Amino acid sequence: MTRILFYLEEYSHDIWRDAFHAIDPTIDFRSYPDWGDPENTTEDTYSLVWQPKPGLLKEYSGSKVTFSIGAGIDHIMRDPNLPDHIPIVRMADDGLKEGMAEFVVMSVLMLHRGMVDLIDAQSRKHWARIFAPAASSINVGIMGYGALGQKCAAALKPLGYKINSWSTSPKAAEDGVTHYQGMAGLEDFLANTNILVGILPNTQETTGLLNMETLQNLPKRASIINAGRGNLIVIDDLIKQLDLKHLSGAILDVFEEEPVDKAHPLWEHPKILITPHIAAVTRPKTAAEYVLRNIENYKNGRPLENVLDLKRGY
Ligand code: NDP
Ligand code: OXD
Repeated sequence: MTRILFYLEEYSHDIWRDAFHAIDPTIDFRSYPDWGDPENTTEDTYSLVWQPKPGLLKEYSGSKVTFSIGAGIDHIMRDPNLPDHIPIVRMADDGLKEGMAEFVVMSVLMLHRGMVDLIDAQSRKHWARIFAPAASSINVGIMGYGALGQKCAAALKPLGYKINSWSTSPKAAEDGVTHYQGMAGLEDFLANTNILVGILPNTQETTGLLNMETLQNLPKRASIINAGRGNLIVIDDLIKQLDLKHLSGAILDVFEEEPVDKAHPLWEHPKILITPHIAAVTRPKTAAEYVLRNIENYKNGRPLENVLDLKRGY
């Protein structure tokens, strides 16, 4: 009998259990702390976790695969005692991709149509008629052209936006998309981007990539969305570029410190909207389908999808 060891704080586990049982009622779904004796971990046991207690995965090292409830794995890698023989599968189910595309389309439209300024104007009872350019004159630059970035591009293209992508490896030619790669391509990518969308993982290479100097490479009045990880942006530099009016606005979903400290200027800056890391919250139904499909892959000796590559860090 397939056993799933589930760890997620602060949310109801029932909808997760129900999502698995709707597909296979025989699944032995165990919510932490009721995982049972680690000595009795069966051959058919897998864990599905978000921010697991450090040391827990080592204690249950008989589990065959660790599934991350999110696409990011920083919440697992912070554990210094992680067992190194268990593969980690990153979430890439359809629900997560759809959620991110919804958030990014909403945010691009908000920045394009001046909503950050309109919200500020309303708070001052100011009648601010903002005239927006055509979508076809706006380049949306997606930093991180993986599972989520590509889904966002597919959702933005029909609205008329032109897309730039930035990634590590070359990408196949695609209508309406200009691809840029690596540090050599970063300056051109930024110079040709009006609305920048960050959907990068948290790695050494992505840390502090957007700083005073690189933000200066964006055209005047460009704006920023960050829905990847907070490490990407040096926040004080972003605030400076907004105050200097080089940049026109930002919508930020992820931060180095979450929740954001109540005293932080981010809460009150008139050109910044913040959301509490909700761009794409994993949806149990599609996540359960994804996990069970990969458990079948594992049992049948087929490759697992989206396995963490420790060398790349994502
Ligand atoms: P993928 O692994 O599918 O894609 C990552 C992309 O980033 C790839 O295109 C990769 O390039 C690119 N990349 C990584 N490092 C670099 C670098 N140094 N320089 C240039 N490009 C780089 O990940 P996902 O799309 O599934 O997820 C991306 C991130 O989004 C997650 O790691 C997570 O942190 C965040 N996230 C945030 C959520 C939220 O609610 N705010 C929800 C879900 C995810 P290449 O294609 O060449 O490998
Ligand atoms: C994720 C996230 O990594 O929710 O999926 O941030």
